Amino acid sequence: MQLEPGLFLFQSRLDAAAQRELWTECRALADGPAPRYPPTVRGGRKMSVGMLCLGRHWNALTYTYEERRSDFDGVMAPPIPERFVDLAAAAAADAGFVVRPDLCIMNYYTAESRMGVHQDKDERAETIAAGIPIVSISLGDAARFVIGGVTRKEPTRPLILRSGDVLVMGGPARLRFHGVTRILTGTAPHGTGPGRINLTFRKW
Ligand SMILES: O=C(O)CCC(=O)C(=O)O
Repeated sequence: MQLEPGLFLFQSRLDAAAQRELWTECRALADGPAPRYPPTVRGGRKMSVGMLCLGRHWNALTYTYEERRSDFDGVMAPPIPERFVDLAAAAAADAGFVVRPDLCIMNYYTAESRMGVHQDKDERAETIAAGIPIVSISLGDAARFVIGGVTRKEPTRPLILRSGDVLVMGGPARLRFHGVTRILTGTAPHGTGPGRINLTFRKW
């Protein structure tokens, strides 16, 4: 359902079996030849999430996308499984957007992980100007997600994102500030967790 212009939340879009299957696939990728790792951002701070980029790598030092993980181990970003792209494209379509994402950032959250409030603005200028959406799939433990306006000074509102929920931020919502303030431990459905995996699908 549309919460605000361009901002859609599809609760429980993935059923329990689909959540378990996706969780297992994500874990296999995160423990694979290009493992997840805690990125170090500009200024030297280590992020509290474990990250794995698929399709294209987000360099945490330059805030740009590249083929190889040059800020970490130089390994090529693994491709995004087509099935993952299909899930994201279908959710975007139900929100009225036509997009086939070409990259995905997978973040693994433990009980202590957080994501500071930020804008997703490192994609190509044309993509952002066209309002091509970010599609976010949540798995495992629920999270307290906050979303604000398109400027940092606007207030944020909390949304609880649960396993199987899909959030779409496009059009006028594409550049809204957002972050994760808390992980609700012990809420992961059977066969997912512990912890939370979030997949954000983007068009470069
Ligand atoms: O984990 C989430 O729900 C949000 C992730 C996020 O903000 C990002 O990957 O840019």
